[in-house]
Amino acid sequence: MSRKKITLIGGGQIGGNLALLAAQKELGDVTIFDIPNYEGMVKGKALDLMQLRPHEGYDVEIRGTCNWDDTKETDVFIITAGIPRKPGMDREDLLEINLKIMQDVATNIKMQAPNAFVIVISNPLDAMVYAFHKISGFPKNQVVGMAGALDSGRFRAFIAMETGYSVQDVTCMVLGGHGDTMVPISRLATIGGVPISSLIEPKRLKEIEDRTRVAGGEIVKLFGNGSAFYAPAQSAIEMAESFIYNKRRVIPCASLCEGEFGINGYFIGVPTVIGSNGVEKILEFPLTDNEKSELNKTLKAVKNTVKETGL
Ligand code: A3D
Repeated sequence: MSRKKITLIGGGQIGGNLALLAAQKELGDVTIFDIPNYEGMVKGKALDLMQLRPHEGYDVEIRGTCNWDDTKETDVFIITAGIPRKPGMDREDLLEINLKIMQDVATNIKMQAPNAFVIVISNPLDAMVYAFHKISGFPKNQVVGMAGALDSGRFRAFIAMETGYSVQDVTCMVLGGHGDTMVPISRLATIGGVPISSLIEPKRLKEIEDRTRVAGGEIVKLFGNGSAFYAPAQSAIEMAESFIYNKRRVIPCASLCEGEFGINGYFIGVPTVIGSNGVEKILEFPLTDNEKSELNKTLKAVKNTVKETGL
């Protein structure tokens, strides 16, 4: 059986970690693509990862390139091309620069591998995945944004840190846009099946929800230059893995809604089944009135950013 081809567009902080994780999990051969100014960096990262092979024992090939022709026959693209936030910036402040980059990236991906599954990570996420979809004209099942996986993971991490119970047993989801208006659905959060409401006081739970909403910014402030990369990379790898191995995992992702949750024509975080056909289904469920109004708020924020793309 031939190996899958995974191409990472952007070989920076997240891109480098994506390459490491994809190789360690032997998801397929990995190509790290960046602009010509960073040819040496991506070639160097690829060579370093090839030299990690004897220690880790993975047999996949890792290459660095700045030539779009090397991305032909890619099965899965993960896009991190663009600039990250600096302290004091909103994700929306990245729009102008990252939109130009997405124009270039989407046009080239369409030429090189029109059947590939594409996971977008670049911010502002909900607008960037929308832009990729519009520019490439790819069918909706081939395009998805990574955000809910990370935001839900952060919520899980904070709940585990609060209670001291295993993070493995914490389940919860965060829906909506990848910004401060995201919607942690605490009502459905459990630890080993026990509702979170029986384990954490409402006031404390509210503080954890609020921390989740600004968790990316907390890291941006600590770093002083750039944004989170370990957890974002792993979150996207889980999505790629579900596609490659047809696992049909249910992961909150920015998927194109066409009526689901009353949303039409926008990519926003909803529970999504990812299998070998890409985005196979969005799983709808009844929301409370409060959750509905929160989702409307986050949708409004997403619509505003999408409007600014002019697409
Ligand atoms: P960084 O380390 O700067 O890497 C970005 C890379 O993109 C750089 O190496 C650039 O040279 C490269 N690049 C720029 N233009 C192009 C182009 N036209 N083609 C190919 N590559 C290009 O950033 P990072 O890896 O820390 O973050 C990447 C993006 O992910 C940023 O926009 C972040 O805001 C975003 N991000 C999203 C999340 C989500 O949860 C959605 C989390 C963390 C970061």
